[in-house]
Amino acid sequence: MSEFLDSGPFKSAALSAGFTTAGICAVEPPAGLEFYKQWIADGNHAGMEYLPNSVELRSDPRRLLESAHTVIALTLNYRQPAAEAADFRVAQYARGRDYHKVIRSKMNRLIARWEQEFAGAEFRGCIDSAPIFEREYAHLAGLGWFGKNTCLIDSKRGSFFFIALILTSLDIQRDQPALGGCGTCRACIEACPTGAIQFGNGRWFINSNRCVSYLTIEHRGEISPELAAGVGDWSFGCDVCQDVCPFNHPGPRQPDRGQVTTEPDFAAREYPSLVQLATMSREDWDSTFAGSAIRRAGFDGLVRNVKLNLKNRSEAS
Ligand code: B12
Ligand code: SF4
Ligand code: SF4
Repeated sequence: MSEFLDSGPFKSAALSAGFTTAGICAVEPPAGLEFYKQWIADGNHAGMEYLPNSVELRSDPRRLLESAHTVIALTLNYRQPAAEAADFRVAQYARGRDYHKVIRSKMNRLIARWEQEFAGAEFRGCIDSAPIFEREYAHLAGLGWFGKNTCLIDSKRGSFFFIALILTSLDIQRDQPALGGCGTCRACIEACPTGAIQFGNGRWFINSNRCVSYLTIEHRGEISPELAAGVGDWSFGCDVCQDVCPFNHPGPRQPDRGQVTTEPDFAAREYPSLVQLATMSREDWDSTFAGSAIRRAGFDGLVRNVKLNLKNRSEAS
């Protein structure tokens, strides 16, 4: 008799909780750790100091949950309906309620149910902010492969999804890593407005110093004049390298690519115009962006972005 629990009921529970896909892999030290250390040593993390500070914790998921044997990897589609001509241009992932909150509460419900079912078993949910290689474990769990834009791509559905991981002490039947690849395509590399998708140490990677997503969300202070034009009309985040990816567009045999999210909390909010946002008060900021992932940019960061968008717009006309 197998010592592993059947993965079927775990996956069906996750899909019933609203996740888009679910897969299982073993807890093992990440194969990408050495690449990551070099990526940091080369300065590609830019000002995200939490990344070098978490190298040790990232070296083994058992540092997050000592008893962990298995990773239950989950995805949640955030694809939005075809973009209206938005004045305030926000990456698709951040147009509705903050995904950390939405996914955390879904994970907590699943964990509470499994804790009851498997007395004594331990669980820990990770969504984005935990020091763990989310893309790598989701790949091992069969949920997608690494595109040249570094996003995890599900051949059937594309890449507009979040990844969440639940570590557990249970032994659950494992899936096979996902197979797939970009072939000769280079669309994202050619379309990236700032040349942030680079190659080195045998892999494609993002140089965060140049990435519009980094510059508009994580970077504090001015955006260098060399990169300012590349920010274009992006006010928060950037979707260019995913928008141009063929895996994000439906085809006759891939109807699920480009399918819009069914998560009600991700429905896009209404926002004021760029001109109104450029002169908003801190009170306006608090009320307009309550519960939104856009808060990550901070008041000063968002006003900086919006003013740059207006400058770029006036220079283009
Ligand atoms: C820091 C960070 C960023 C940085 C750096 C991005 C980057 N590509 O490194 C910035 C701010 C630029 C960023 C931007 C975005 N991010 Co981000 N980000 C993260 C975070 C917190 C850490 C990523 C990291 O460690 N980067 C360092 C590099 C070296 O690691 P990595 O990209 O994970 O690569 C690993 C694998 O790809 C692996 N690898 C590559 N090839 C191969 C081959 C083999 C065989 C193996 C074993 C491994 C391997 O090597 C690395 C180590 O394992 C993760 C959450 C998390 N905890 O993982 C989210 C995360 C990667 N981001 C996410 C998202 C949604 C975005 C944006 C789309 C948001 C937006 N629209 O603006 C953009 C996309 C930009 C892009 N093309 O990557 C999602 C990605 C979902 C997906 N489908 O891939 C994540 C997983 C968050 C989440 N929980 O959903 N992000
Ligand atoms: S998110 Fe935008 S700037 Fe960053 S790598 Fe992709 S296309 Fe380039
Ligand atoms: S655009 Fe092309 S090269 Fe880039 S990730 Fe998609 S398939 Fe790969």
